[in-house]
Amino acid sequence: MSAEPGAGTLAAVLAGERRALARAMSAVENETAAGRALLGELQPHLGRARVLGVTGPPGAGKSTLVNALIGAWLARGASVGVVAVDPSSPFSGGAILGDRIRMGEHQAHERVFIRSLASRGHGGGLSRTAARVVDLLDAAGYDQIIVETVGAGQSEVEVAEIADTRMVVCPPGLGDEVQALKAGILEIADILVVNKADLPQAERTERELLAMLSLRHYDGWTPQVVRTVATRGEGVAELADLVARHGAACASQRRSHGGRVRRLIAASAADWLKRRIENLDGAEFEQLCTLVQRGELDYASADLRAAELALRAGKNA
Ligand SMILES: Nc1nc2c(ncn2[C@@H]2O[C@H](COP(=O)(O)OP(=O)(O)O)[C@@H](O)[C@H]2O)c(=O)[nH]1
Ligand SMILES: [Mg+2]
Repeated sequence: MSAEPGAGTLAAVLAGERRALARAMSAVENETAAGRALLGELQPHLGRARVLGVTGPPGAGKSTLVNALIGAWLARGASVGVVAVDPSSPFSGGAILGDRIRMGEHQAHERVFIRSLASRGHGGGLSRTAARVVDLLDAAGYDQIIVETVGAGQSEVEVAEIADTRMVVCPPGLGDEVQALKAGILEIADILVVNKADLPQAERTERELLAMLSLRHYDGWTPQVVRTVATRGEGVAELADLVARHGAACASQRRSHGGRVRRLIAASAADWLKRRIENLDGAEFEQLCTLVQRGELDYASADLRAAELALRAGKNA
């Protein structure tokens, strides 16, 4: 059998055929021409799924929580697709057998599809590949899609572009680390989960997070803090309710697929522009830098002029 999706693949994916879906995911991951063509054909069929991003430091219990959430959603009759972008995730099969059995509890369920992304070789970036795999799961009819990424640097910001609801999982007793998290992860959280609430420092961590949130002003949705014990399923039904509530509260702003397309185009255009500007080496750009350094031009005006230079360079390239 050919590894490439061919004619009939679109129909098979839309019908939710698992083998066709898995082959299509490989084609998309490998950025083949057939994969690209298929993604184009799918676009009019997207937008039903709700996408939840789950991020946080390694060991916080993300995969255990994802496993528990799958159970909660299955119990409510939903189908669930999972994209795991954490290379150390038990979903990616690197874990010992016992762990795999526990974490992959729902792997074989007919309403569950779990895909792990290899951490190497994504020309357009891992988040872009993840977004495309999300599109495939959406097209195949999965109601709820979860993207798990390890919270390391850029990845949690990237997942924000894909997800309708962003969940950050914090283990108890982070202390100073909470300060570090604040800058990146907390900025993008719709829901903060203090997992491992069976450990003594959970209450304190919850208080610290609440204190941090109280320092900010939020329009619309105010981030919520929830305590869970993922290993025992405690707090998980409440968490699933909260995800639904967030989805309903934000339905008008981020209508699933429309919002996703908007965020992904904005992010990839911003990447493109940034690369262009960084690679500008003409006298005009040097002059711009000098003007800013001398205090003769403010950043806002310089931004606009740099963007114009980059666009012109882009046209000539
Ligand atoms: N005590 C306790 N341990 C947990 C809880 N949730 C997960 N763990 C454990 O924490 C470890 C890391 O979990 P995992 O889900 O792989 O974390 P991830 O790296 O964030 O995906 C595993 O040994 C889990 O069994 C919890 O609520 N309480
Ligand atoms: Mg994990």
